[in-house]
Amino acid sequence: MKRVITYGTYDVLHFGHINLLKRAKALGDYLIVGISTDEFNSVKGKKAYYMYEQRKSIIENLRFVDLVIPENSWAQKPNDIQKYQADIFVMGNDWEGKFDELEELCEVIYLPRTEGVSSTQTKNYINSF
Ligand code: C2G
Repeated sequence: MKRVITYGTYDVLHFGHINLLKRAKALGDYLIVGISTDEFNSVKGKKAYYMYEQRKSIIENLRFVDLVIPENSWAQKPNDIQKYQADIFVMGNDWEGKFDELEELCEVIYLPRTEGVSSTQTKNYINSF
């Protein structure tokens, strides 16, 4: 049983998110997704359209997601990796190199982002009507 973990805000779900999560799951057998809480989003300088509980409900209902946990801080990743026995940590490559210290605990893989789509772009398009 190979366990994969990844983190994100996952606001206004789009196919870039789906592509990331599907490829992450394909690297193992069990996918854990840490969803940024609303409070942590403030730390990240982000304001999500959907509140944490809504974003959690959307992601945990994806067929290939096995567990959703709250992401409350930058610092929780090592503890999560040990607690959930993650073998692989995955992020999109906009984070390339930012989490290499986790290589002491598990494999770290940065996957190419899906170009041409973002939550911000989607929100702006909807607001343009
Ligand atoms: N992503 C992607 N392609 C896009 C947009 C996003 O592959 N067009 C990936 C990002 O690289 C990330 C994941 O989808 O791995 C979630 O993206 P966000 O919700 O924007 O997450 P972010 O705000 O980057 O938070 O501790 C890590 C942070 O919580 C990551």
